[in-house]
Amino acid sequence: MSRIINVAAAQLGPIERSHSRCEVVERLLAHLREAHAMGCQLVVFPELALTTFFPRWYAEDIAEMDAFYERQMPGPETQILFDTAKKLGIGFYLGYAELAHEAGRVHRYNTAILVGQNGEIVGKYRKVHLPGHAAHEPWRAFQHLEKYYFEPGERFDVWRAFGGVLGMALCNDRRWPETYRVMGLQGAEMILLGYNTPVHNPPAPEHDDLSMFHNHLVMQAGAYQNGTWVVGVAKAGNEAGCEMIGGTCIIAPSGEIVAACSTKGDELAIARCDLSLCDSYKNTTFNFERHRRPEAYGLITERRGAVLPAPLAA
Ligand code: CDT
Repeated sequence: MSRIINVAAAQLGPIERSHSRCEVVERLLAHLREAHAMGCQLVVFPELALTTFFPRWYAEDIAEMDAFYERQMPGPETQILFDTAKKLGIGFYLGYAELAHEAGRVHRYNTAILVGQNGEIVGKYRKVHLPGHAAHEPWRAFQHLEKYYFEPGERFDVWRAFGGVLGMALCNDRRWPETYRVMGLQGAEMILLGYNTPVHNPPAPEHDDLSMFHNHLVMQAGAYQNGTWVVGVAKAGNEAGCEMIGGTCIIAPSGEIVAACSTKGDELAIARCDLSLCDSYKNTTFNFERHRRPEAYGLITERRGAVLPAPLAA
C-alpha cells in the first residue's frame, strides 16, 4: 500500500550578515505558504537557515557571535513559523545554531529540528560530523570554523512521523556512509538534510570542479544503499562573497533524483514521495538482517583513522 508524503525541498539563496531574523523568517514563511498551496505536507529548509553561514568569520571571543544562535525554539522571531505550520497543517525541518544551557554550562550546537503538522517539535538533531577547523587560519579566503563554534552531537536518531520513519542529518554528515547506515539500521525511510557548501574548499581546491558531483554522489549512494528517500537542501549562491553550491534535490530509494532546483535562489523542488518504495530495496538487495555481516565490520567503530599494514621488510 502506498504511503505518500508530498515534500518541498525549500532552497534558500544567500542570507547576508546584515539580514535580520524577521527578514529571513518572512522568506521561510513564503516557502511554507507556497508549499502548502502545492499540496505539500513537509517542507525541508537548509542548515543554519535563519542566518548567514557565520563560521566563515573568526571572532576571538566566541560570544561575539552569540547573536547568530537561538536560545529557545520556538523563540520570539520563530514562533510564527510554528503557528503558520499548525494553521496550514504543514510540517518542517529547520537547521539553526543552538545555544543551550545544560549541566550548568553553555553549549553551542549546529542543530536541526523536525516539526509536525500540528506545529509541535517531533525531534531534534545535533550535527555529528563538524567539518573545517578549530583555530583561525588567516591564509584562507574564508574560514570554516565549525569545530570552533560548535560542539559535536553524539547520535543519529529516527522518529515516527508523517506516516513513516524519518531521520535528520546536516551538511557534512552526508559525506559519511555511517550517517545513513546508522539511521538505515533504525528503519529510516526518509532522511532530511540541509547544507551550506562552498564551491571552493581552501585545503583542496583541486576538488572544486567536482563539488556538485560529490554532493549528489554521496546523497544518491546513501539513499540507494539504505533503501531510503533523501531530501538534500542547499543554502545557495554568493553569500557574503562566498560562492555556495545549490543542487537541492529529492532522491528516491532507487538513488535517482526525482526533483531538483535549477537556480541558486529561493526555490522549491517538490516530489510526491511514496515511502512504500523503500520496501523493495529494504526487502531484497539491502535486506540488512539477511545480508549484513557486522562481525566483519568491527573496525568501523573501533578505529577512527586509517592504520596501514606494516611496510614490507627490505
Ligand atoms: N556546512 C558544512 O558542513 N559544509 C561542508 C564543507 C566542507 S569543506 C570544509 C560540507 O561538507 O559541505
